[in-house]
Amino acid sequence: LLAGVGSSTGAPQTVLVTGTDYAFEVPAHIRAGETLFSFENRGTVRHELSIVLVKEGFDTDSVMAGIVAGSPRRNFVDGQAALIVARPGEPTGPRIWMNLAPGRTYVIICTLKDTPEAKPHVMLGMVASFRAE
Ligand SMILES: [Cu+2]
Repeated sequence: LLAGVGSSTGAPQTVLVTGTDYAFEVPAHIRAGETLFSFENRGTVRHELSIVLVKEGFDTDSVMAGIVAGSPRRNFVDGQAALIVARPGEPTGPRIWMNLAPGRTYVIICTLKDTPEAKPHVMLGMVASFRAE
């Protein structure tokens, strides 16, 4: 079923990310390998957990600053984002499965807005990163 994943056996590790108005809590370091992310919204508005893999050779702080500034994400991320949207107080729902690559950095963001004219949450502080080791 998961041919090529490597020598890992057993269940993937699980990591809970929490979101508030307007920040994320995520471990700074997560073990590389199969991982199931879940997202709990402890805020009062709808939030999303969007996980992107930072391209190799890019500085994490610069990438996060670029994302906050609205630069196209494709400039510094590999592939597509994996995404969960959660309403406040909702039980933890769908999970994201990822095979985290050792030594790589991932950035998590929320791009939702409270109103069409409002700034996206990423500009209000909903951006964080972790490194897979
Ligand atoms: Cu949000």
